Amino acid sequence: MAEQKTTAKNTKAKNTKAKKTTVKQVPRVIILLGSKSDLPVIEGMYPLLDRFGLSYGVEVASAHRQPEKLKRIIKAGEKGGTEVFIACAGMAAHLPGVVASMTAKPVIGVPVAAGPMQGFDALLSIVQMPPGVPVATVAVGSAGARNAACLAARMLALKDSKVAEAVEKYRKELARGGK
Ligand code: C2R
Repeated sequence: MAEQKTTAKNTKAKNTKAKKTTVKQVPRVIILLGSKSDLPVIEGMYPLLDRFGLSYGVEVASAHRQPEKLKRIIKAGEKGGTEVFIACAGMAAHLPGVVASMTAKPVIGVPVAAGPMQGFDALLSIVQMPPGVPVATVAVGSAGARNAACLAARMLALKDSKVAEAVEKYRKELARGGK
C-alpha cells in the first residue's frame, strides 16, 4: 500500500519502499512509477502537492514487471479513499493504461523521456488509449509531472474548497510571473 507523505523530504527518502500502513494513512493521490529510474522526473511534483494540501504516496510498481504489486496498491488505495492516481513511465509506457483498467478513479499519465526515442514512445503509449479507458495525458518529463500535480489539484478542487483556494492562489502567483 502507498504510504502517505506530505513533504518532499520524507517522500524522497522513502519513496521506493512499499510500507504497510493503515487505511487511515492512504493518501488522496497515489503516484506510480514504472521504475525508480523515473524518480528525478517527479521531484517538481512534491512542492506543488504540498502547497495544494494534498497528501500523496509514491510507489514503484511496473505493470510489466510487477503486475500483482500494482494491483495490490490500486486496490488498497481505492479501499482507503485515494481519489486520483498519477502514473509515470517511459518507453512502452503501459502503466497508466493498466492503472486506468483497474480503477474508475481519474488517472493522469506522465510520459517519461527514457530510451532512444526520448519520450515520444511513452507519449503515444499513454495518450492513445482506446475509447472507454481514459488517461489524462500531460507533457513529457518534469513539466508534465508538475502539470499532473496541478491537474490532480484542479480535479479535487471541484469538491474541496481548501484545494480550490490553493489552486486560485497558485494561478494568481503565475499571473504575477511566478513559477
Ligand atoms: P529501467 O530504468 O528500470 O530499465 O526502466 C520505466 O518507467 C522506465 O522509464 C526503463 C523505463 O521502463 C519504464 N517502464 C514501463 C513500465 N515498467 C517500466 N513503461 C510499464 O509497466 O509500463
